Amino acid sequence: MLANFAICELLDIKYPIIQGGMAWLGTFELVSAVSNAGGLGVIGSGDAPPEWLREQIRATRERTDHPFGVNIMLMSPFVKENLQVVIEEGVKIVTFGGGNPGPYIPTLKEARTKTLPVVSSVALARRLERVGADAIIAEGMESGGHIGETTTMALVPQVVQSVKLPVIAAGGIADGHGLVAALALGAQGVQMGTRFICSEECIAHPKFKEQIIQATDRSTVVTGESTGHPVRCLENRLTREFRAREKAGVSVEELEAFGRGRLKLGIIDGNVEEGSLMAGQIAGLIKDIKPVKEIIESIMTEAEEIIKSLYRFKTEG
Ligand code: TUI
Repeated sequence: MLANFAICELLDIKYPIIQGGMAWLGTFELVSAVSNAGGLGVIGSGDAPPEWLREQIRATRERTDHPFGVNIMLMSPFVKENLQVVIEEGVKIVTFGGGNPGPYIPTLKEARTKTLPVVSSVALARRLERVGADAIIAEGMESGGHIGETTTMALVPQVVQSVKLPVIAAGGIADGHGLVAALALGAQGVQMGTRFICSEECIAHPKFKEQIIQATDRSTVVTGESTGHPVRCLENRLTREFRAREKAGVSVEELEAFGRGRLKLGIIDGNVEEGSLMAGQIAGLIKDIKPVKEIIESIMTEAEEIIKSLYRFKTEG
């Protein structure tokens, strides 16, 4: 049995697997399932208002006694209000994405809430270690949604080398091979999003789940590079039209207006051509929809077998 992960001790969880705090999909159904299965479920507050977040926290608590977290998306108009809810409700773990959470970390520390920022660069990881983050999630550009520019393979060891904090690898991980690779790069655990979308508990529209299952290694594209907010999605009519507009030199304001409201349309309403289907490059590896517990346990079993099999490279003496 794999054991002794620093991140499991820090977060009081059984397995070193964190669920990405996905907007619209990190709801109590998925979050409580991940936490009950021994990982860390994370409510994805996205750009949802504080009342929604409070309801989700309470609904999660009704379904699990295990630790869970809240993701604060830093481009949301409700960052301050949502952090207030986190503190009022006594949530013990917060992950951050989409920006620099430095200014918010001291207040959370005072409230004894652990902070795990998602970073796509060494510079930000270093800065957040200095202001008191508890662990760093290093997310490569293989990920779905808003991304940086460095791959997981290159980013994770550089972050590991640059900070003393435990590092969690994210981006391009969906099975035991990915977990073992992350550990080999010096990470203490993994964060996964796309794999958990294809779980029975995730409320994503069945058509979106099916698109992930049908995906190949080349099914995702990055749009929005010209707006300064690159986003990885499954390619569809929306991404093609978005790219055509970018190529034609349409203004950032117009592009943002064109993209507004598209995420829910795609992943909840199931409009798989006109909606935004944020998913990572590992989508091509995912071939089934399973209960969360099976996803997590099969990753741990597979990782253990891989680690054992790697001993065949060991020489005598
Ligand atoms: O944030 C993510 N993934 C996301 S955010 C998102 S946006 C969204 N849109 C509509 C509704 C709801 C949500 C979709 N996916 N991942 C973490 C992440 N953070 N990746 C990259 C970064 C990042 C990028 C730039 C972090 C910091 C940063 O710069 C900060 C600085 O000032 O240095």
